[in-house]
Amino acid sequence: MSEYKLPRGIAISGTGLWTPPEAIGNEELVDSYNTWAERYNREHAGEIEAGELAAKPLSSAEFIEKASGIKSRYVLSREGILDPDRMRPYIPERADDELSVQAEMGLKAAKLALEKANKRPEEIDTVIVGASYLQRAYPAIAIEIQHALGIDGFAFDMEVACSSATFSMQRAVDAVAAGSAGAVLVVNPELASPQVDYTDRDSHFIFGDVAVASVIERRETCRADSAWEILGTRAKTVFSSNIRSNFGYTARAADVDPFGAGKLFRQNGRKVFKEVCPMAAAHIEEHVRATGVEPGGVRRYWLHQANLNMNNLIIRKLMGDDASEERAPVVLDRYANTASAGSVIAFNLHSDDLQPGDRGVICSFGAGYSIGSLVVEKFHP
Ligand code: CO8
Repeated sequence: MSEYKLPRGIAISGTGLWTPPEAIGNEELVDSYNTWAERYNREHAGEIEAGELAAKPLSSAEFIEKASGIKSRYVLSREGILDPDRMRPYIPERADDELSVQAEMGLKAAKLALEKANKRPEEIDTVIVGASYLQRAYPAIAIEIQHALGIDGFAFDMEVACSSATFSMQRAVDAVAAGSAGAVLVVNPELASPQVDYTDRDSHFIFGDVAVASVIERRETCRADSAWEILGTRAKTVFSSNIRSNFGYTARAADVDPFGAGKLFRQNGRKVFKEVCPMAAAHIEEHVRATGVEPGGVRRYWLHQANLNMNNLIIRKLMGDDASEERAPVVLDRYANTASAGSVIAFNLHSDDLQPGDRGVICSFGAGYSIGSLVVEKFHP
């Protein structure tokens, strides 16, 4: 990999976190799934007995917490998800002249990020939306947010699944480094629940909805109380089919059901766990060393929030000991896996206590496979 030396003097001056008001705990999610599964098994008893259909296995809240660390998740709309007659959220369509759902979520996080960065929308040149799913192809959600904030400049959407947030922050850093923008607003509205198959026992518990945003600008223009200089960015992708979402617009031309078998999120979780942990640990270690410190010299790791055991393993590989909450804060217990937003949520909620000169790493890993990291150091502008 060619080494890219980032010019000094680019900073994250603020982040924003918007959390949906509704949440679903493991017990109630499992109750609704098990009601659905038992009914399915009753209705298909004959075919199941004849070996023509597999019985739906039951889920367990105890398994979910032990295997993943997830206790609860925030969702945009819980009612439909918990209804055994529906098993998916209900998010009504909006008219073209109304703000779209994803833009609305993103806008809430964006306003909080601008406030924290002490920046006015007219000081922003570029808006980048990065998310695992986009609710439409065009006009870009980013352009809708740009319009809602009255920003004069350009905006675009991008998708890199679990690394959409870190990769979009890196594109912002590149734009500031190249001089094509002075200040960039990065928005990551992760609306994951519509792509979850709530009738799939192995994945019904994994995801939650959230929106995060960040402002990236030159160090000398920062007016926030505190900010984070970006010492380096690093991105890596390696093709894998172990996490897939095959839902797409060509389904219509292929004469297949766009929501049919295998079209929603699915993964081989065990393989992902085994393959991604060593990749992520090696990536972080190399990146941290390239910025001139050893992994032990980093005060905080804001890691991707997919699985607690995964994060513990990565920290053990990096540091030789178990992850303490102080070293690698956990938010997935409350938020579950929020696709690309997890590491930014952890950064937003667990960075105020660090001191100027303290270093940290924001790192995502997952589908693609993709890994994205930013090494940052706190300062007072
Ligand atoms: N209840 C009870 N038992 C269960 C359940 C359940 N809900 N689910 C599985 N089991 C059973 C299995 O069937 C299996 O039974 P058996 O041994 O009889 O075959 C047993 O429990 C063990 O199953 P697993 O081997 O699958 O269990 P694991 O310990 O591996 O845990 C996890 C499963 C939690 C999925 C774990 O493998 C994991 O977290 N892996 C990493 C996954 C990961 O990081 N994925 C990345 C996700 S993708 C992403 O972050 C962004 C994608 C884009 C966003 C998408 C938005 C929708």
